[in-house]
Amino acid sequence: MSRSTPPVSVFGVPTDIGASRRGASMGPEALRVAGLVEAIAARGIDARDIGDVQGPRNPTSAPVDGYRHLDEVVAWNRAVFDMSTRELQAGRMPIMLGGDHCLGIGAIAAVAAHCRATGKKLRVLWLDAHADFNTREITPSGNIHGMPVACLCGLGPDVLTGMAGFTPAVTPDQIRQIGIRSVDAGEKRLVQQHGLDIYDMRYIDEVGMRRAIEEALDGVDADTHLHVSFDVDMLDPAIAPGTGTRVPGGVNYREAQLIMEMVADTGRMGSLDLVEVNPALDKRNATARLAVDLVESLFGKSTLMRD
Ligand code: Z70
Ligand code: MN
Ligand code: MN
Ligand code: MN
Repeated sequence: MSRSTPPVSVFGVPTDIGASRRGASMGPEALRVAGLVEAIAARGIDARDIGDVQGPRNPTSAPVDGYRHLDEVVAWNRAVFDMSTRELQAGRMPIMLGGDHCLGIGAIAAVAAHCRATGKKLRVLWLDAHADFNTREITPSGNIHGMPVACLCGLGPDVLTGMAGFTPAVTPDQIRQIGIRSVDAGEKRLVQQHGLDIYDMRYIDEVGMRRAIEEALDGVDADTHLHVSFDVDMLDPAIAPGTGTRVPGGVNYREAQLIMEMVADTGRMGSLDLVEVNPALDKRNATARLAVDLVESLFGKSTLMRD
């Protein structure tokens, strides 16, 4: 890395409150069992497991006014916001272990507020099969894990869009989405309207992962805080079966490693989400173990010495 990595605080968020399929609540423990914290520490980084945040149980109820479990989603995201804010203010890098991807709202709202307070530029790398840009009017499911990017961009209920203390927390020009291959009909129009920068699988196939990531990271400099929000369903289900919404044609092992290596090379990652690991659907914790393998690259592990 081109600068030394700050100390890291890993925390778990054991909930699947934003999904309709249960099991992502077991993600934090699966990632710990796969050796996540030890793997980061083995890179010579001060890595601490600060435990889990708490929140309400999953009532598995039907959507109300287009949102499933809105009150509970807000409660969990407030807890994430508070924990992320505390660690950022202490000069540490928060690593949020989900949990489902609705938790990206609290995590990224905290980072956006931190960037505003410290005068840093924010860049969000959203690694996902999905654009997560639904709203209550267009959602096919009511699941809020399909809405976090929209909420961060100011589209959604005030209790979520206002979490950073200002709205929108993030503007579309700060976001780059990688690996996208499942966008709902109404969502397609909305991402187009808002000018989201989406490197979908077709683009990656056409130009290659190297160029896609070079473009996605263009402009990241010493004044940039890079947030990586990694939904493991970006990966091809053949290598990452343990996730709730498997979409064929995903990012392969070598492409995923390259993403992580290129992010590490910037030396600017300031926060990370690892979400949607679902051990109930996994094969012998393969998805959590792969995530740990990729996180090692994200923290600078490489085959050969590099300068
Ligand atoms: C669909 C929806 C989804 C996972 C996001 C899927 C949402 N677009 N699923 N992440 N794992 O219901 O909004
Ligand atoms: Mn800072
Ligand atoms: Mn997602
Ligand atoms: Mn997804």
